Amino acid sequence: MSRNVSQVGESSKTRSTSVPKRDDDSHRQKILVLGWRKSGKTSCIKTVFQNVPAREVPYFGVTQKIEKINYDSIVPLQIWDTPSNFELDQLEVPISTFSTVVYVLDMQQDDSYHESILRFVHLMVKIYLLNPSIRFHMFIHKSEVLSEDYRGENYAEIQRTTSEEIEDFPYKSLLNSNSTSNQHQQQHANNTIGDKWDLEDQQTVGMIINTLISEIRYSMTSVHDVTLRDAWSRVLQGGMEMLPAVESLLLDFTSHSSADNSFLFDINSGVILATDNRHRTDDLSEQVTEYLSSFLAFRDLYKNIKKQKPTSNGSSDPKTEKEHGNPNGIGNEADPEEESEEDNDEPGGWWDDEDPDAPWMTQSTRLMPNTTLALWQFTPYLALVVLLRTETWHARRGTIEYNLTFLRQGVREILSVV
Ligand SMILES: Nc1nc2c(ncn2[C@@H]2O[C@H](COP(=O)(O)OP(=O)(O)OP(=O)(O)O)[C@@H](O)[C@H]2O)c(=O)[nH]1
Ligand SMILES: [Mg+2]
Repeated sequence: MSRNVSQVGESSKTRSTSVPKRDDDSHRQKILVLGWRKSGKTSCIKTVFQNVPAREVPYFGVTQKIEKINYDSIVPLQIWDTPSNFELDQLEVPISTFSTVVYVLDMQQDDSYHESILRFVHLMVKIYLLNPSIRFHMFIHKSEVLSEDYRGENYAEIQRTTSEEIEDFPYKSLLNSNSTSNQHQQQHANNTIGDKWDLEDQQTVGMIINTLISEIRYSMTSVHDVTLRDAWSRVLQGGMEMLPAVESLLLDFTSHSSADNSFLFDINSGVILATDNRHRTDDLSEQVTEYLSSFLAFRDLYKNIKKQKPTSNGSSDPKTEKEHGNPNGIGNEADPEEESEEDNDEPGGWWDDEDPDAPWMTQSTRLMPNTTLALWQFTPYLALVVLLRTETWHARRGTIEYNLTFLRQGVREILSVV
């Protein structure tokens, strides 16, 4: 499986099809990953965005300094992995340049998680006061270790304690400097907070408390199952301004195609970026995510297959294959509409780098007698997975693929203005 991720500073060759070409990282949404030592920060990032197998996580060394991981997706990301002794003054850029904080908390360590919660609340309050538009997610991690009952209990207790600590936080103390590794920056941050917020005012503090408590998104996660991808899905969706537009396109497509559900995936990470949000349950998302990762496991088998050249009459071999009915052609079906779309001369499209002859993946699987899952690749990054009744698939495949061209076009248009 190709790793469409590059460490900062690595050769740009690792990505042959990148989104906007810029020299700096200013177009990337920055996500700051924080947490107690050995809570699983690096594991949460690498297993999803660098496709490192979960069995390798015990061998990750201690993170000694901030590491930035670039990831190109619907929204280009830069994920900052931090050492456990991280302090805000170690950032070389203002906290206002970050869109999201992910705090990883090891749920199996009952003895240290109270300290970890305190640390989270301390960092969170400060970060919020410096950048009120930032989003906070807590990954309550390593959940597979605990029994189901104990897991639920811990999960609830961590949330309750976090809310209590936010309420009890000594907000006024932020107006006075306290000693850190960089006294000057600390003082500067405190001054800025003091300028922006009247922390002596009960009402202001009450508003801050309510906002913080209601804004944390909690997810139970483990590198050993799909919960981690689900949690990242919530993080990525939180940063997608175009989400409502993509969701409504998916909803239109799903209802016009008489399908049950549609999911737009980021292929390389296996993270769901958008769904039609009809009759969707977490179980369903998990099953579809599992399906995608199992299916993509076969991708390596096909990576060396040569591209098929167009024939003299202008049609491509894959199309011929399609006409002869090869619904399960994995990685060998090119879509003619895709090619004509690529030919348009719209200037500076983000897909300029895409190869118009790229053999987009397509696949369908009859999961149960009555249920079929179909997958189409949209771009190097995106795949659509549709869940529908098998009889609908057989009766309406033509219409569905016709509708798909509009969906594809719509999604591309939305993305091109981002
Ligand atoms: N059981 C279990 N163990 C995990 C999981 N994720 C990570 N670990 C283990 O937790 C330990 C720490 O993982 P890391 O990802 O290195 O944690 P970190 O927070 O980056 O650690 P530092 O960089 O040293 O602060 C490793 O031994 C992993 O095997 C998980 O989902 N379940
Ligand atoms: Mg680490």
